[in-house]
Amino acid sequence: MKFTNNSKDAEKYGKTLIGAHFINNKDVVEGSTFKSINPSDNSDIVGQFPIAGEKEIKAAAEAARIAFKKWSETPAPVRGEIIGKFGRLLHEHKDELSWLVTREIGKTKREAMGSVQEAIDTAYFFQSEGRRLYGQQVWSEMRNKECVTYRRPYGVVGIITAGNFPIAVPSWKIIPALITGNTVVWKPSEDAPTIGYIFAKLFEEAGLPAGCLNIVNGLGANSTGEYMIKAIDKGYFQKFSFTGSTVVGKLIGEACGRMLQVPSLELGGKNPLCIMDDADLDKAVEAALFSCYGTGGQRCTSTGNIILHEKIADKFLSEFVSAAKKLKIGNPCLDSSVYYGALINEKFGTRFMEHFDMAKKDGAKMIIGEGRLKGGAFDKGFYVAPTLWDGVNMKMNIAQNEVFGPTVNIVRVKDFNTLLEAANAVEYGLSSAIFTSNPKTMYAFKNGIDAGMTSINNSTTGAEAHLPFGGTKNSGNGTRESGIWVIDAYTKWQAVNTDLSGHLQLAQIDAEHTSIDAAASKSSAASELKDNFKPIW
Ligand code: UN1
Repeated sequence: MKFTNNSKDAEKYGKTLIGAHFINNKDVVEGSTFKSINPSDNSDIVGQFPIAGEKEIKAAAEAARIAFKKWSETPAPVRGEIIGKFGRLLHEHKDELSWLVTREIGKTKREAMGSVQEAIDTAYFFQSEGRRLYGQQVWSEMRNKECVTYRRPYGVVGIITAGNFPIAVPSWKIIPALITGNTVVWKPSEDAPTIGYIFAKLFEEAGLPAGCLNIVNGLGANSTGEYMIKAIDKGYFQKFSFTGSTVVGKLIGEACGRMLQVPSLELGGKNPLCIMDDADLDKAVEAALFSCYGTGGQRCTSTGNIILHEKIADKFLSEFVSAAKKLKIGNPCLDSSVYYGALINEKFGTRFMEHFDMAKKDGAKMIIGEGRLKGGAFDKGFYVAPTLWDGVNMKMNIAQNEVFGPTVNIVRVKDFNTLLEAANAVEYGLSSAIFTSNPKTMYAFKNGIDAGMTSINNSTTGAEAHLPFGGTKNSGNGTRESGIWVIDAYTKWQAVNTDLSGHLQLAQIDAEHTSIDAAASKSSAASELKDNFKPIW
């Protein structure tokens, strides 16, 4: 790998990586470049990368297409061994990788460590899955005939990921795609190309053959991201997987629909955190703080609306606001005790600032929210204060629109039914949570909420590597990531029948050999039962 000296002011963070596209296990550098900047301190240049055009995408898809033949024929346990080795490399270098996550996208140390651990867990889970990937043996309707199902890989998978989970979410897609025998063309987020590049280099070191995982770098609109979507219509990919906005997800869904493909789409959320009057309030306050302000609210699973039972609303609010005011915001590279750092990029910053106008137009009442933080180290990035709006109802724009920053709305309700109604009154359905001590309320909530994930007495955030992750409504298209469920997203079923009878036995022909022995049908037990056991009670 190639490094250069950083700017003078930023030497303390480390060097700048001079990156490349990674096609067929070779670095490819061509054309104009972009820089990956540390969001917490804009003087730090983490990496410099080329921008891929249609030519590089074509070359990457071609490399993946050629590699597919050998890779898909490689026994799944052998593919699993490479994935296991990759997991061990992540584990050995967890500290450096976590540091890179903090430096490149501004996560706090404990969150960065957690997100690298998620990738490690995913690698270990799918190493073992290589020894399963079960098909089924199914009975035939006919004698001396065997029926078996096989999972088959699709071919080349196109992947676009977001910057907020630059190692965990790519691992959710790339690892299951590879274990099932597919090959990959991945466009990492322009906010995290350095992590993407190192991810691919570690896979190479783990023994992944050339062409199995290719990276094309660049920006989104009018750039590499857009060309990746155009490449769907050109037939470069047999499957597509995307994490990002609902708007872009729909464009990908349309393109895949034209090709009769089902993409994996993991999109936005406006997740409700509901608190009943019988909840453990201390725990609810702590969970709500992290759900709303952890990661600076830049998780698709972050809480958008806190729905409060009116009986405890004032008490909850006063405790929540006093805790929120104490949160430390700062540069996570220099202080590992900060609660969150700068927003990942300017775009999120602009959208965050715009939501103040939206909330004011809606008539919401701001309880806390200083907007952009200024002065000293704050001037080196886009730092914003935690924000809270009271007096919100579900018809307001701020109750409906995802902001992707540290802001949350308070919606007061009078009972469980109105709470559930408010929780369901959004176009999204990713995650959800309720705090209550009543098992009947827990039961009613998990049955009544329309969301892909539901926490009871826990945060709306926080996935596990072996549980299905994904949403309903505008949060996705029903596909799931993680655990055994994601395997369905990267494989298609093949049904195989083998006739060993020695003569032709056609299925769906009403022939004698499909029926049971005539002797069995001579029994009159059913009519004797009816005649002799007439109930008289
Ligand atoms: C995302 O924010 O795009 O469970 C997905 C969580 C995270 C979500 C990742 N792993 O909160």
